[in-house]
Amino acid sequence: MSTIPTIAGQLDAKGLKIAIVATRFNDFIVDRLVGGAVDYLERHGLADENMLLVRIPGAFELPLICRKLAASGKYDGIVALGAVIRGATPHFDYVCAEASKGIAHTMLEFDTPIGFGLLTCDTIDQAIERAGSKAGNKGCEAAAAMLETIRVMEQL
Ligand code: INI
Repeated sequence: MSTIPTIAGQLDAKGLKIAIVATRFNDFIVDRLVGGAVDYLERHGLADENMLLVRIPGAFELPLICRKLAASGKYDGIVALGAVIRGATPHFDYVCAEASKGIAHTMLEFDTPIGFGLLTCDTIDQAIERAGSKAGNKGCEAAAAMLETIRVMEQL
């Protein structure tokens, strides 16, 4: 066993206030991500009354809404959920780039952990695989990463 002083996050969500932001676009996928995130947070001690679910149009709107929630100072963390699926035009690239950049900037601007649960897929099959089947549930993973980051931040 190493003797290196170590900080690690305990995965206890009790007492936290968490906002989940979820897109309506591709809701047949995103609803599965929301289910994964809520299930994870409930199983780690978060009461439903300490969660807020915000429904928004699409991934392009994620940064603005995450920023508004972070700026309110009311939430210990945010889970951003959505699914962008490549189409016939370059639209996909613009939406993915702005959503990911905006979310990353928001985290740094407000010191608020944001779980990045935005699927960026070439096909619908890839999205289905990541929304509770072959490749797990990325909503659950985003909630887990956010919780661990909150608990690490508290110790730094
Ligand atoms: N929004 C998504 O969340 N996923 C997509 O796959 C998508 N595609 O492919 O167009 C998408 N577009 C909408 C965009 O996020 C905005 O809501 C829209 O442009 C209005 O601002």
